Amino acid sequence: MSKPVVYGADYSVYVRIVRLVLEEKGIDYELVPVDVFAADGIPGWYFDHHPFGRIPAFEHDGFRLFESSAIARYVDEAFDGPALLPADARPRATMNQIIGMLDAYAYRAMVWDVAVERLEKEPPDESLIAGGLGQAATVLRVLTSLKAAGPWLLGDQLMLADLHAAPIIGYFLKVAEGRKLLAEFPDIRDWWDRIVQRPSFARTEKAG
Ligand SMILES: N[C@@H](CCC(=O)N[C@@H](CS)C(=O)NCC(=O)O)C(=O)O
Repeated sequence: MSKPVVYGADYSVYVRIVRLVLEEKGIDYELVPVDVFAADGIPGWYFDHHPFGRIPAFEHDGFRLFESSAIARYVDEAFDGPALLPADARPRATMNQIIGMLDAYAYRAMVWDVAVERLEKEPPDESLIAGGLGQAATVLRVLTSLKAAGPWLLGDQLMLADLHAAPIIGYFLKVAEGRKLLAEFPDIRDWWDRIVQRPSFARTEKAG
């Protein structure tokens, strides 16, 4: 079988989720650069991989996928390596709920409304940041209440939920407001201190 291919950029939160899954499974893969924010636009050929022009897209032996959660589950099920989906129905459902919550409520608020707005806009829209921080507080409170006992979100084993949450929270922590808010949620802060120590996390760090 050929090496799986990930299309995307190392700055992307969602590309990093997929790369973390591949790294944790111990799978060699190729990262084909696609910059969706390039000044000259998204290359035309890429829409054959992702009709909505988002990153990542994925290909394995001619099998193409987009949507990070679908890619992550495929990688977990199609390859050897540690299982990243809980076997039992309830922890699996909780995990799916966490991932759904991150996609629906955390990504836009934590990454765009707070971090990107603070880091890249001049002047930043303070009301957008304040609203994003409010939503981020809800996300962190709910994550705290859903987190199982043990080092990882679902308990003793690292799962897809951990790998989905880490890049989003990591982006949020680029700004002081994010770091200050996380300090109010010690269980999630301790989880964060653990996950940054994974070799997969260092290997998927944005270059430069
Ligand atoms: N639902 C998609 C989201 C992917 C996504 O939004 N990726 C961002 C980069 S982190 C992107 O491509 N943004 C380009 C844009 O918004 O135009 C997934 O799960 O893969």
